[in-house]
Order: sequence, then C-alpha cells, then structure tokens
Amino acid sequence: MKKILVIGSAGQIGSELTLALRDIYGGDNVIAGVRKTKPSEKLTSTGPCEVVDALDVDALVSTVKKYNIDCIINMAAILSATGEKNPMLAWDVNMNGLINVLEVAREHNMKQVLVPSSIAVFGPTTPVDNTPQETILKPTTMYGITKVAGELLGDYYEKKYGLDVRGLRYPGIISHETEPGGGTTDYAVAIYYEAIKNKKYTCFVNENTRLPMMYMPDCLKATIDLMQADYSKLKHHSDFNVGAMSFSAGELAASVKKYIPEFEITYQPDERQAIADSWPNSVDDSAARKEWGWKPDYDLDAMTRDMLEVIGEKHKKGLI
Ligand code: AKB
Repeated sequence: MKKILVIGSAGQIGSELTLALRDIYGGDNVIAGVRKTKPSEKLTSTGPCEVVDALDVDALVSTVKKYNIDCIINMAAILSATGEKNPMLAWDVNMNGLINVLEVAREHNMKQVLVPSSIAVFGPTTPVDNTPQETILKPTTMYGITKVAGELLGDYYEKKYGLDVRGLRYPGIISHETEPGGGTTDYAVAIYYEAIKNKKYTCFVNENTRLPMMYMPDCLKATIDLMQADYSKLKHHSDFNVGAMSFSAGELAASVKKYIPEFEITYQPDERQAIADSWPNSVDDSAARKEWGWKPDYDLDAMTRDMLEVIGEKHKKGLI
C-alpha cells in the first residue's frame, strides 16, 4: 500500500490530484502538504494535512517519518511568469526544493517520486510543431532552466540510485477548482472566469499564440496513469511529453463565443508573450502512448462546455 505525500497540495494541480489520489488509495494514505496557503475544507476534511515546505528538510523528514511515506509528489514550483520576475526565487524553490525531495527520498528508500516537468523545457530553437520527445532543450526562462535540470536530476537519481523517479512535461493546464498563479498559460483559465463574470476578457498574449493545453481531468489521468505504469515498460522516466489539445488564443475565444455569443475579447500582449512565443505549438507524445498507454479524453469544445457549466454554477451561488 502506498503512503503518498503531495507537496504543493493547495496549488492548481496539487489540490485536485490529492483528492483524486485519496479516492484511489484512501484518505489516510495521501497526506496533503501545504506551505502557507490555507488549505481548503475539501483537503482538510478528506485526509491528513501537514505544513511542508520542500526547502525545510527537517519538517519534510519529520512528515515522512510520521506517516511512513513511501512516495513523494513534488507539485510545489514557481511558474514561468513569476520566475521571470524573481529568477532567484524560482531557482531556490524549483531546484533546492527538488534536490531536497530527491535526497530525502533516496535516504528513506521511497518506492517512487513524481517530479513534474513542463513544456517550458523547450525554447525558441526547438521545433515548434509536434515537438519530438528527444529534441533541443534550450529554454529562455529561469523556470524552463530549472525544469530541464529537474528532468536531468530525476533521471540521474533513477540511474545512479535506482530511485523510481517519474515526470511529465505538462502543457498549460486548465481547471475550475483552484486557479493557477504566475504561469504564462494562465490566460486559458482566466478567459472562462471573465467570460462568465463580465462577458469580456483582455488577453495578455496575441490572438495567434498557439500552445499545447490540457484539461484537468486529463492531467489527473496522465499523472496517475504514469504513477501506476509498469516500471519495466518505461524507457523514459522524468521527461514524458504529454499532449491533449493545441489551440490559439483566438480559437479559444471562438470556442467560448459559441456558448456565450456576447463574449468579447481584446488582446494586449505583455512580457508573457515572449515566453509563450518560445514554447511549442504542439508536442509528439508517442513515447507516453507507447510506454504507458497515454490517451487524452477532452478536446477544446468538450472542455469549454464543462468549464462554462461549472464556473457558471459557482457564479450563480456567489462563490466567485
Ligand atoms: C506556466 O505557464 O508557467 C505553466 C507551464 C506551462 O508549465 N502553466
């Protein structure tokens, strides 16, 4: 039986992943690790919650010992846009936090570590369409640099110490539970909230900006499927490309307009445009499909219908 610690449980992916894992492994077997953010009632009522900061090794070790943790998922990270405002913070949280997690995992003989990566590992010299699994990794953001180093570190611990480290290159993740913070792909979430609340949105990347994206149910499925994949079938470990959909900001707006015809979008690109321009349009995820059977369920329209319905309900109830 797995005893899982999710560091970054209050974040966009962590909050939903923790609950999904509790459904599978039981509430008591999945410990929500939160930093300063006040955990939601859903997190505190469905299983244990601890204050865990990957930069504080003593607190990390005491949580690992207290619950006999044998699997750590490190979802805590400074994302691309915030990372450009504060590169040293991004380095500290993303690199020192990660090496602490890997060392604690090695010293305590963990069965598995999950370390998320991102499409931010790619850069302006990477092929943009159907970006291959093995390709040029020369990112131009501090976030991307830490993600490339993170993938290499994960593979290093796997090879040198036999630690089962796994990771996915997440595209932009779209969800309606916890809003993302500090990422370049955040516009693809904000547009739905603004469409419901104000029927208009000012987008910080231009209309033609095309990026790989994924709806949260697919993100949870990809993460859990990779965690449960047969180790002997894996040729890759910390760096799987995972694709689901690819659309431009203009196509996203058109999809919203289908359901809210009066919705209006304007474009005012800011410094995040350059980050978006350095990332691929779409990725080739055939390694993930072959090695652990990855297959997404949602396309843009199915996601838009779902997002607008759930956010619309929240709005009616006065929750947003
Ligand atoms: C970001 O925009 O920084 C993240 C990512 C693609 O990793 N959402």
